[in-house]
Amino acid sequence: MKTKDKSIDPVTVEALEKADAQGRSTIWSRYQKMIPVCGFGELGICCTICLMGPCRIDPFGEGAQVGICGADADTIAARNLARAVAAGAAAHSDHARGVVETLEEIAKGNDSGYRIADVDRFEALCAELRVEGDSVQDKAGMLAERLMLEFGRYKGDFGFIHRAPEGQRERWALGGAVPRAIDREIAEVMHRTHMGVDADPVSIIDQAFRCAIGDGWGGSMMATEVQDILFGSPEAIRSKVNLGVLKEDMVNVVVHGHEPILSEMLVMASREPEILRRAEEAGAKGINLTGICCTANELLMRQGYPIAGNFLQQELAISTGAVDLMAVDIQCIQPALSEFASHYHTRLITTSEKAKIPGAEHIEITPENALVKAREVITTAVENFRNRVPEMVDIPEGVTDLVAGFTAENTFQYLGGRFRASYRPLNDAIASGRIRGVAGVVGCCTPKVKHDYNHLTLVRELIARDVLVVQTGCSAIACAKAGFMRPEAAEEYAGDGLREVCEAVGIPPVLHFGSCVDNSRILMACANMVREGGIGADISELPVAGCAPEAMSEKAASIAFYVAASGIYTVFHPPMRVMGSKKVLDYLTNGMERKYGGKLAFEGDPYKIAEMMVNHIDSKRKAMGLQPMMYEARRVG
Ligand code: BF8
Ligand code: SF4
Repeated sequence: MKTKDKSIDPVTVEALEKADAQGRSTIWSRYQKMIPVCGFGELGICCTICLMGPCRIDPFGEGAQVGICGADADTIAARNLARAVAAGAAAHSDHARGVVETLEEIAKGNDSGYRIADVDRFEALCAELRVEGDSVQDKAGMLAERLMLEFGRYKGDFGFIHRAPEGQRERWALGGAVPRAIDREIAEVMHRTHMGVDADPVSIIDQAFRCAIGDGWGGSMMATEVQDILFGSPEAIRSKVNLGVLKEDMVNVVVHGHEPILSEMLVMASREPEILRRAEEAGAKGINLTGICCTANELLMRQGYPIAGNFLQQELAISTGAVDLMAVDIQCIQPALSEFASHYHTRLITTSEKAKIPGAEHIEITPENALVKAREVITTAVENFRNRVPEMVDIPEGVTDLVAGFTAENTFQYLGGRFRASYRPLNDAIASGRIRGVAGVVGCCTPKVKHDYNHLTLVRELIARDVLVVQTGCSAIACAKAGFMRPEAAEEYAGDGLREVCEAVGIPPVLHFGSCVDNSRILMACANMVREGGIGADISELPVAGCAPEAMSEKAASIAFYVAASGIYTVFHPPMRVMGSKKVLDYLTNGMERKYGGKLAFEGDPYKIAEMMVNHIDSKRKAMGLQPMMYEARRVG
């Protein structure tokens, strides 16, 4: 395959061509070596759950139709998928636990460097969860304890579930899908899918839904809430994106992973006069902090720091020869980084007790020692600037402007203006046919799909048809690189109705809603739209849809599960590994709708996906008797 067919982002293509020419192993070259991928695995009908196996089902009906224990294709595919969902839910929720532990640190009164940045948000959450106390410190401790309960509570109502619209809660209650506690549902997926426990594919998948709801309306929502409390609620903020944000004359520190607990401390350390003096001494013009993946989104939306790239660009950042240090914490960090970095002067530092990589250095950051260790990390980067090899430095030029920092709370202040800060203007714009509906386009990138291509094509098609798009994760980074997150994009790409709304308030037609745990912000936006009224009495009645068109991680599976189980039609690609089981496939793409109000679809062609999402949105508009669209859709291209 030609390099230009691997990514639609010219900056990525340029960097990749250079890396290929130097004979580097990259995610694309390793993917090529893996082709053809194992067909049994791809179809979801390979089982390694017990030691009698591995077993595989013959998809052509000639060989074995059951494993050694008698499990058939349906049981095997359901179990494999449920475990993937549980792993994704565990990742998001364990991240939340770390954030709550940081809140606890404030309560202890230690000089950890952390503080409560958004007191209003803190007070509001305390009031919502009926946490009382004499001082902020007191309350922080009680709030942390209250939130920790959600991981293992054994009685009482679960977490933030009261935030979901009543109709959806009733569906969940009727179907036994209300999570009891975050950890419990994850453990129960593992238990049920152990050899010889649950063999009914629908029963297994339903437990995976319960587990995923515990992620979306539990772990992820908690991570978002507490991160906003600790580091500040985002506000619209301008910044830049793509590899060109790396600076030849500055110390480049790239943070990669997911937890702002690390990156926010690196921000603090990188601003300290003593460290800046040392950078100058080393011959640098300052310290340039940038990010990859979701930790980049966190830094961007709260601090305006630039983003170097998304998941597939992590090695390419190092290939510029200008990264003096890459600090990683958890999730989406390719183990290949250590081999890749060994060809450059880049120091690769792991910082989480949970994520160590052979060949990388480890500087462990905990809530207690964070600022001290962050200084050590930044100082290491500064010292390493002296080891730069000038002839190896080659930073591609491209950078794109963007506006980020939208949330379920602030977006509609922008839409309504300061004096009408409610969802009414959005709901009115939808009801009157200016805006067709809202689509969440989220998730990863993967070498199985031309990098960023599905994200860009789909989003361009949607906004041309007056669908307001909200984004998170690597998908948000993809569209930011393409310029969709500049306010001018409304004029360039949006349909007339959406353009009018965007231009009136000065927002882009594609809104950056944050990191992957911030998909909980999209759930809250939907809940608020229902509460405002007039366009659907339940999330499943709203003209909204979701899509992860270049999914890679188990977290994406958990997200798709809780989004669909919250009543939203959700398209996913590459398909979940259920194609070897008619029953599981049928339940996900059809049967589940009766129980949850939403369902999944698997499709890889972004034009078809756009069609499917728009048809869905239109069917909901029709069912609600909303006005016909004011303008014809804009022609793309
Ligand atoms: O949590 S979108 S590749 S970085 S998993 Fe990973 Fe996927 Fe990117 Fe953020 Ni989300
Ligand atoms: Fe084979 Fe059953 Fe064991 Fe899976 S659980 S490996 S199908 S014997």
